[in-house]
Amino acid sequence: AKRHKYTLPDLPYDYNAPEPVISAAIMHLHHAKHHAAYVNNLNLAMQQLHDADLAKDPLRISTISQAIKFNAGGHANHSMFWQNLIPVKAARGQPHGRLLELIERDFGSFLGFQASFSQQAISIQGSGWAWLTVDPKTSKLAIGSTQNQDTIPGQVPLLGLDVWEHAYYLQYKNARPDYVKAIWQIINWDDVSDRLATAVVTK
Ligand code: MN3
Repeated sequence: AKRHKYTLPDLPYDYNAPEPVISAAIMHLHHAKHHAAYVNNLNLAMQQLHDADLAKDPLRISTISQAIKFNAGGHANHSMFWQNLIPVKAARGQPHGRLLELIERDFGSFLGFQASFSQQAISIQGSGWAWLTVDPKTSKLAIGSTQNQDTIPGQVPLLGLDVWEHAYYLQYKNARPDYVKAIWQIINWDDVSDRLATAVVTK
């Protein structure tokens, strides 16, 4: 049987569209090199898993599974991240509708949510992601974080912020708080709302 191949998705905007919040140089490197590497390494690991399975080699399967977890997470997280962002000129500053209602219910206010999310993103040690998630059963929103390219089990991610140094270092150097502060200018709240609507079916 022919093996399925994962492919690098096109960005929904030009590399320079998020400027000046994120430079075109970072966007290009991040998408065409980093994200592409997760995709290539996922394809490689899936082939190795297939081979190890045919060889009935559980030790190799266990080792390869760690590479699959990392690279599949990287592919999933970045595919979402590009959609979560929007060109500066198209950006609206705030969420609206059902999403805003739930943010106000669960965090008190949009400003309160922003502060908590930012603090979460700034305080991640080493490489990882900050998340706004929804529990699809209860519609409860939550802020969380993961290390490396881990995903959050049981929760549906609505908004993810990459705080690996490759996401900001060329432009912001070690000042992660400045990157986190600036990113709010280019959040695609329509995309976040769409993910909420898909995750939580209103009864
Ligand atoms: Mn990244």
